[in-house]
Amino acid sequence: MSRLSTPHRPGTARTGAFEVYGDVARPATLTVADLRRDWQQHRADVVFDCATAGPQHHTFEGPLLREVVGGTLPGFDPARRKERSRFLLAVSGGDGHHAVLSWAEIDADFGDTPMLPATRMDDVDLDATGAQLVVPSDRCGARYISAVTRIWIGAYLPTGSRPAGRRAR
Ligand SMILES: Nc1nc2c(c(=O)[nH]1)N[C@H]1C(S)=C(S)[C@@H](COP(=O)(O)O)O[C@H]1N2
Ligand SMILES: [Mo]
Repeated sequence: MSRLSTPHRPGTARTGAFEVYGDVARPATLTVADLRRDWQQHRADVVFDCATAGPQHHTFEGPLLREVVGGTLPGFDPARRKERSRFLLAVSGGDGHHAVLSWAEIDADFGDTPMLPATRMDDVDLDATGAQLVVPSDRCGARYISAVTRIWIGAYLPTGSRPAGRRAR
């Protein structure tokens, strides 16, 4: 996870890289090559449906999203499940398409979905285009965001409320 200790320099994103930022102690800018080198790669054979193009079948490879974003140290106490359950991730493509995930979807203690920021699709490396979000449990393709440029992480905090959860798990 060497890249995660690289100082964060906003506005210097490299080709095919995405930023992980927000309520995290160690923001990071990660290229597809970083994602391939620094984490174990998983394969996902998926079918998703597109409202306009119909069903599509692809094979993706990449690291687990939970391992990649976990390395940026989101602003919760990792030992407290209740705190983790308040966090969200917003994944953006360079074209402005974006989707929100809940931390609990990818957390092994909750939904445990093996989402990937894919480094390879159908045996073609994604270094030049950028990573693609893979959501194996989704029936619809809308969250399979291609050319990911940013992942924001933060907690939902209702207006006027104070952070809670320091008492009970
Ligand atoms: N960056 C980006 N990723 C995207 C989209 C998009 O508009 N922009 N469309 C989504 C939708 S609706 C589908 S069905 C899948 C597959 O779309 P494709 O066949 O055009 O790649 O990509 C998803 N990823
Ligand atoms: Mo779609």
